[in-house]
Amino acid sequence: MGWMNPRWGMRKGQPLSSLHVNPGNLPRHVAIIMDGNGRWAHRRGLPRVAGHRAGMKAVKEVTRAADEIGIQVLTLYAFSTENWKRPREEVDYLMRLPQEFLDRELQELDEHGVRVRLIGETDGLPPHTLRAVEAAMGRTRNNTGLILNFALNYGARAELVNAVRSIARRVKDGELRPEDVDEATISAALQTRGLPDPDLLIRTSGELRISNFLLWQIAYSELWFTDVLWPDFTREHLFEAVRAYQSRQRRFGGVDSLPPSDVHSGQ
Ligand code: V07
Repeated sequence: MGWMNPRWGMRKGQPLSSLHVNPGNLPRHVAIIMDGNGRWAHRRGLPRVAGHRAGMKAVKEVTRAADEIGIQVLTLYAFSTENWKRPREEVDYLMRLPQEFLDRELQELDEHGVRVRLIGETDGLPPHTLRAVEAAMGRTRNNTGLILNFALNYGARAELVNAVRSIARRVKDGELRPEDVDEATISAALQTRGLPDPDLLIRTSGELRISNFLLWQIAYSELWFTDVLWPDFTREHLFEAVRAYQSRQRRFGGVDSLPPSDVHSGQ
């Protein structure tokens, strides 16, 4: 069990290494672009799929760590709408990972009260992939702990297109007046409806891009980029990012740093 790692010792049930994460100033929602799996494998002379497999271990460790420090929502970018362009064999392999992960981890996640959720175009997923994730969502629906939100076949622009279409339809049907469309209308039309926006977005592997991940939702997120490849990303790296978030909040936490959405100027 990662959080019982004796290297760090324990105090009041908490590993010493997470003590410097301030429990009062946590990001509620952390989103992660899990990049660098292929590069990790290449550096070891292994096939890309070996990197994806190693990446699953990091998913497990980071989920446990997020739960342990009390993060409310963890959104993980597992498969983008652009990833279909990869070789057929790699895509087939990736599409078996959700089931494999859940077969191994769902029991423990459920026991910890974790709720599994999904964002992305579910229609495009192979039936066996969708079945596994839907079963996990059903089983954990009434849990009240960490929300573990997987982005699968997700693209932010496609999500916004669907949101605009659903709003346009409500306007056309006379349910909604154009002048009543506001930020809350759009937030509620996205697949992340009901979730807080990410406070912290992490991207691994040194790329400094958003790559069509949550575009609307990250308007005011703190961004944390690291050169660490995703399979090498540990609980300590998560805590490092959270501590950086907390120190930024301390330095810029004055009234002036309140995002306009908190002021609701209406403009
Ligand atoms: C995938 C491992 C992590 C690194 C990124 C690419 C490879 C976990 C899941 C998953 C998805 C849904 C779910 C449960 C687990 C996953 C894909 C790829 C496609 F409900 N890891 N992981 N899905 N990788």
